[in-house]
Amino acid sequence: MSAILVLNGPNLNLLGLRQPEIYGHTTLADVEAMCVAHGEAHGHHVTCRQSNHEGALVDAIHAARGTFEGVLLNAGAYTHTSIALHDAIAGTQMPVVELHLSNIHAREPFRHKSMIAPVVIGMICGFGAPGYTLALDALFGHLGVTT
Ligand code: CA2
Repeated sequence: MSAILVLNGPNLNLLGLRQPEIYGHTTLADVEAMCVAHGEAHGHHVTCRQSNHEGALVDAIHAARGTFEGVLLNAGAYTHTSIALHDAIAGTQMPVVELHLSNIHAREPFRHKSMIAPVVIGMICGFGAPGYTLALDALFGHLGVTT
């Protein structure tokens, strides 16, 4: 059994409550329940956290080392701005899969650049909430813990 951290960043607590035309009708609680259930179905323990604060996300990545084998990260808007998250991932060398609900490359130019892309295993975007299970499967595969 592997322990996986699903970490969601700023404003993702609003999922399903605002802008459903972009982010869908699924709430963050729904996404988290889906991730826990998907982990259980594959024999893994998934823990979910969300923060609107950059430093708290950095702390969560630091704390993940030694507790979790891998991290699924939707860093929200910090994806596009945060050298601190880039450095946290590089510094801890945690295996991280980057996830976005929307296709960031089909949106405004400022969303096309990801500061964390160079230090993650890979990135999944554009598939809405089901992308979280795709990303978990990618992480299980990377960790060699597929069932
Ligand atoms: O597509 C994604 O998952 C994003 O990471 C979502 C971020 C956005 O800044 C990234 O460019 C792409 C925004 C999350 C905000 O989520 C909301 C959900 C409902 C209502 C308002 C915001």
